[in-house]
Amino acid sequence: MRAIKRSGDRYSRFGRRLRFESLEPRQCLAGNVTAALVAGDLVIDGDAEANNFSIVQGATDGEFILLGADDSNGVPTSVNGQPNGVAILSGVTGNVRIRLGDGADVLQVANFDRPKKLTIDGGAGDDWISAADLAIAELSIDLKTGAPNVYLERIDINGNLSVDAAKEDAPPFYGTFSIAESKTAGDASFNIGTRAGAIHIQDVEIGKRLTVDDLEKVIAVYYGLNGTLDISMESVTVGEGVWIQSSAVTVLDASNVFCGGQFGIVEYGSSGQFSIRDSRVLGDVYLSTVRATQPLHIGSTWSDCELTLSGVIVEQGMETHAGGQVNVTYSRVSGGSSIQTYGHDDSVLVYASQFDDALSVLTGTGNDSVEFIHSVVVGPLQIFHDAFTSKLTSDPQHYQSIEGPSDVTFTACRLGEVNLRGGNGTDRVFMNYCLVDQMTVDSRTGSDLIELVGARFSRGATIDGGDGFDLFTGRYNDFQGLSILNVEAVGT
Ligand SMILES: [Ca+2]
Ligand SMILES: [Ca+2]
Repeated sequence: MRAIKRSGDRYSRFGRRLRFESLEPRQCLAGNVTAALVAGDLVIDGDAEANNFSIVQGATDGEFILLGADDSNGVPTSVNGQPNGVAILSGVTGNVRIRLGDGADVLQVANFDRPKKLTIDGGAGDDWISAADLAIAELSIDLKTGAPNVYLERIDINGNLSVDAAKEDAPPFYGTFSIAESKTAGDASFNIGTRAGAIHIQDVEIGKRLTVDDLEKVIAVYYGLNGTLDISMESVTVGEGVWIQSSAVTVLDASNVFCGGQFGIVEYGSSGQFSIRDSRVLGDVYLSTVRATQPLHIGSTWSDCELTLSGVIVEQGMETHAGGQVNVTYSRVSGGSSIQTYGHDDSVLVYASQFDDALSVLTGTGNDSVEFIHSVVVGPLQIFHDAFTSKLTSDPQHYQSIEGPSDVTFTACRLGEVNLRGGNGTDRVFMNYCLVDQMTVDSRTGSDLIELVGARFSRGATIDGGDGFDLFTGRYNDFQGLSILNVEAVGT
């Protein structure tokens, strides 16, 4: 536990302490804080002024020490009527409830070790709340208008953490919410109706769910404004899943996250930069009605998850690395993109979507399936089932031998230049009623099947069956030049 020092300039590093020595001190400015014992609870009430005080647990059980401090103008805050007074309260058996009231209050809470609740109601104003070294049952912080900043460090919560600033009709306009080196056994939820805010979560373990809930409803209804929210998550473990629902999100940067359940981002048309890196998600990754104005980057090391992009607009390309299943539906992607799957038997589905630029789909080893339905790929499209180059380099014999059989299916698609490359197994290509500029199929080793029905190629097709007993069948096609190599049987 960090020692709590009551020094006059403890907030100076945050730039809050601006002294104006020439000002006549006015006692009323920093107001008065009252502390009382109510049915075993410690109840602390600020007033409408900018109160500045701290509270720590005392040496004996049920004892708390309240310290009034100077505000940013050097005016003391009274405690129970005493300027910069000290109140020692003992016999507290219940919860600690702090109400700061209006005004830009400064509160420091530290060094609690008790299985009870702590609630902080900041009221309106640009409150600055810090809490450190707490081991408690529950922490809830409510805020109103202003630019509140909340910093939590080394907090161990046996239940839930909630920061709620969107309950009231008038939500805060700016705010930073930061939590570091902390742990909750229950949920952590941030419901912050902010117009320009940030949530930073670092080295935190959340036992159940992490939720960032809709800010924009409140802002849009009352102000007609779009908010901005930056969310960073670094070294975060979430037991049961992450759910972010806010159209204010402009940046989501998650790295080194372990998520035991679903990771979902649902928005209502705002835009931003989304990145989930070096993470592992055991549940599904789900993005819906998200507009990514910066490159979308999801994944790298996880497997076992289903990645779904539904109604997503990507303006500068995307790169996904996810095992299992990837679904892109009702989405539009501009900018060169790649979809890589790391699982053993993966499937990639692109349905009613458009890729305006180059797309490469790499499914690696295993028995994979790639399917495009009612979709458009304008730029060159590559679909490779071979094992990843990096793995081939490190262990060529092993990885070349486990490239499995794979299927590629196109139904009613408009495609530019298509380049398909099979793995070592029995690969199959099915193309039904598609318009294609040009196609090259290199099905490599294994006995492969290529079946084309009702396809029109404006610049021809080349089909190379590679080794094995390969079969090509085609009906109702218009090739404008077809070259078939290493195919043992041709049917209709
Ligand atoms: Ca106040
Ligand atoms: Ca306040």
